Parts: sequence; structure tokens; C-alpha cells
Amino acid sequence: MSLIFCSRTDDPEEWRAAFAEHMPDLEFRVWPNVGALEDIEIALVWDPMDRQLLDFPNLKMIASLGAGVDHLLAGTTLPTGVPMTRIVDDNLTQGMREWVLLYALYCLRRVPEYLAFQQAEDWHRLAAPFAYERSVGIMGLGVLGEACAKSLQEIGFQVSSWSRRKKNLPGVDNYAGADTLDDFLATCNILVCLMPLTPLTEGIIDSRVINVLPKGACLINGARGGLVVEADLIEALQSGHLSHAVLDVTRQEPLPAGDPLWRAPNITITPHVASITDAMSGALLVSKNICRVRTGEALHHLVDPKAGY
Ligand code: NDP
Ligand code: OXD
Repeated sequence: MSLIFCSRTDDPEEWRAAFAEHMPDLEFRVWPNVGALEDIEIALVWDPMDRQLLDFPNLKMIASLGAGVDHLLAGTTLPTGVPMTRIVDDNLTQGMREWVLLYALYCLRRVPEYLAFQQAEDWHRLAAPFAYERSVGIMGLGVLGEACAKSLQEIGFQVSSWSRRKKNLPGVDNYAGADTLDDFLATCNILVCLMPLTPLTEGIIDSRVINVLPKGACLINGARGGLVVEADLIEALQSGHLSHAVLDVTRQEPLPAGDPLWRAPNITITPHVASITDAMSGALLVSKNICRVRTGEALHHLVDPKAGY
């Protein structure tokens, strides 16, 4: 059985070594050195594949190298009947919990203002609330959202969430469905986005939604840049309606020099590093699914291409 690996952002040699450990009989090929097309049964991909996946007559599984699949679905013609899986991995979840907790506390404890005071050599104290006096709202209570909700609760925040279907997570006030969005937003001092980019969520964070948030709220986006209308975000930061925004993701990545986001007031940008798929644990997860392909069992972590996640 052969696997084709296609990513410009992930190191193929790291993944080759990880598969050599977890599944030594798997032949690991790296795009564009595809070899005989009929050998390929697994595609492990991050880059959109246009129509190339149609060339593999024996393809049995398309595995995304990440948790999100929006870019793959948008740029790839999928062969009929071939399932797509995504990464659901404890290390990926841990990375996101750390990033979200870090920036929720960074906003709560007014770190951006202290950094500015330091630049001005200004020893200056600010009042800051306790976590239990602030509410964090998580948009998208999936694998990552749920783990982050628990960590935020542990440190004391009041936590609410918004998802498509109703959830029952102890202590988390869950809102579900479009009709409840405004009620949810009105509770959020800090809004954390952890929902996939789909046709329904594209541009969901626009000026209307931002204006329903309480004045002085913070936005933390660890999901996808396409969720946010960036011009509306900049306007809300300039007007002070939002006191801070933390973005790990932007519509265009890498964010080009000169993009107005770089110079927006009260913004913190990290370069899509909130959580990165770890090759060793990711390859173990994909190997387990390859075993399922071999035995004909149902695959884990399937994507629903119609829903877009
Ligand atoms: P999941 O699929 O487990 O969870 C997605 C959540 O979003 C679900 O709760 C889902 O609702 C909700 N959702 C989807 N569509 C809608 C909608 N239209 N309205 C309301 N809620 C909606 O995804 P993960 O938690 O694993 O990952 C979330 C995203 O994080 C990924 O799609 C990816 O884009 C991003 N990501 C970013 C990383 C980074 O480094 N910056 C790293 C990893 C992931 P329901 O539960 O009802 O289905
Ligand atoms: C992912 C990502 O989706 O890294 O896993 O963004």
C-alpha cells in the first residue's frame, strides 16, 4: 500500500520518519514524485489538490493534515465515494488549549497595555478583574472548543458557547443555532472563535455581530481568517468598541507586509501557530485509520463535505 503526501508547509521527512515507526510496511511518496498512480491508496494532504486526486484509481482515504478542511474542500475536486478524514489529536487539542488560555489571560490582565507602558518606560498600575468576573464565549463547541471551555472554566472564567446543535457541557451556557447568536454574543466579554470556515460561517464576524458584543470586548480568533470581515474588525478596534483582538489566522496567509491588520490599534497577531499537527502523533492517528481501511471498518474523524467540516 502507498501513501502520497502533499504539503508545502509540513516537513515530509518528519512524516516519513513517523510512518516508518508506526507503519513500516507503508510506502511513503512525496508529491510530485507520485510513481505508479494505481499504487496510491491513501492521500495525506494539506495543499488543495485541484483535480489531481481523480488520477488515483485505487484511492481509499483522503486524510487532511489538519483539523480544518476548508481549504482542501474549496480547492479540490473529490473523487466520488472516497472518505475524507481530519486530525483529532490530543497534542493538537493541547496546543489550542494553551494558546486560548494564554490569550484570554493576556486580555484579562491587560498585558497589551503593560507592554505599551514598558515601551514608554512608564511604571503604571491598572485595575484588572478576576477571571470569575468575566465571561468568555466560545463560537464552535467541537473538539477544540470543548477542551478550551474546560480550561477556561478551571481558571475561573464564566463560559458560554455557540454551536450548530445543542450541547450539554456542565457549567457551560450553550446556545445553539442562528436564532440564539445575538443572545450569546451579548454575554461575551471575550469572544473566542473555534469554528470551521464553511459557507455558513464565512464572514460571520462582521460589524453587525461585533456591535452586539459588549463595548470593550476582546476577540480571539484561533480558527480561520475567513470568519472575520477584516475591515469591520479594524473599524471596531479604531472606534474602541473592541478593546483588543488576537488573531492567529488571517484571510491571506502569510499576512503580507503592508496589510492594514498589521498596523491596526490594539491587535496581536501570531502566524497560524496556535496549534500545529505533530507528525509523530498525527501519523499514529492516520495509521490507525489506514488499518481500518485495510479491514473495511468505519473510519474515525470523518469529514462531512456537505457541512464543510
Ligand atoms: P469540530 O468540527 O470538532 O468543531 C466545530 C464546532 O463548530 C462544532 O461545535 C460545530 O457545531 C460548530 N459549527 C460549525 N458550523 C457552525 C455553524 N454554522 N453555526 C454554529 N456552529 C457551527 O472542529 P475542531 O474543534 O476540531 O476545530 C475547529 C477549527 O479550528 C478547525 O475547523 C480549524 O479551522 C481550526 N484550527 C485552527 C488551528 C490553528 O492552529 N489556528 C489548529 C487546529 C484547528 P456542532 O457541534 O453542532 O457540529
Ligand atoms: C488545522 C490548522 O486545521 O492547523 O489543523 O489550522
